[in-house]
Amino acid sequence: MKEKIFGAADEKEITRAIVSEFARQFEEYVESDCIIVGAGPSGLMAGRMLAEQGVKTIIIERNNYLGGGFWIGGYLMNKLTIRRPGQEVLDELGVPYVEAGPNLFVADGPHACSKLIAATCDAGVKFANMTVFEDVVLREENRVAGVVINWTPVQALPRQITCVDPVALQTKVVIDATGHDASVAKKLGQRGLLKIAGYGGMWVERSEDLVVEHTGQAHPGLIVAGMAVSTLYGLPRMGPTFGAMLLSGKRAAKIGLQVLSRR
Ligand code: 48H
Repeated sequence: MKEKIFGAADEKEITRAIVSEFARQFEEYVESDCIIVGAGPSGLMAGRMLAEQGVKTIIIERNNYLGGGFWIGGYLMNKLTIRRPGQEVLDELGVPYVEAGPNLFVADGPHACSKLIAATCDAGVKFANMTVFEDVVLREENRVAGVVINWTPVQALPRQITCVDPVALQTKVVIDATGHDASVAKKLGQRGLLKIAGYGGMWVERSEDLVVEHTGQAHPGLIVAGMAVSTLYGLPRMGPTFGAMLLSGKRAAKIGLQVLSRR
């Protein structure tokens, strides 16, 4: 008889392996040090830096794919631009790029995005993809202490056929890296705990510095990173360039470590 290429493992074993490993990890991350909402460039960068420092971190992402807007550089063209000193992150990740000017660099979206995702996974970050952030867990003095989540398909279906309650994950610090939506900050806004200004018109040379400078704790237990910072504080948008997203993610991680060390 001809020798088989693959070892024996049938359907029931495959299903059991998926269910038990998913349940084991989900159970482990019901309690964590940091939950990041949004797997775009700022969220991935923050997660990578935190996990490298041994922080137990999970990223919640409503899409199946990770990377947010980092695959595409603007107008459906898959070239990413980065202004100095953002290219230092590309160097760290081993992403090739070309120089478009003394302070401007261009990389391939798929190459940069896949390397950032891989580096984040390698650092030890776990992901709950196809999972949508719905609400915050609040504790004394309205400190953010976790997130309320549901499956993306459940939320996408009409209410009358999906009356499915969400579940909650507890954590020590939440990072809102949901891009233009600023979904977590907006939830606090709905309760009168934050004022959401909405992002302003484009002005790249002002915007990128401001986004990095304003990255920080916006409310006890909540750090805001990336484009969500512009939405929260009414800063100008920067258009299709990503240096500020990467550096804002780094700063969010640094502030996250400070918040965690005080708890
Ligand atoms: C779960 C959610 C939810 C939710 C959103 O948009 P992103 O790439 O975010 P940033 O801030 O890391 O990068 C912004 C950049 O891509 C960009 O758009 C720029 C620079 N624009 C400038 C301009 O002028 O327009 O990623 C955010 C991620 C996405 O993957 C969303 O799917 C996810 O967050 N997300 N995940 N639950 N409620 N809301």
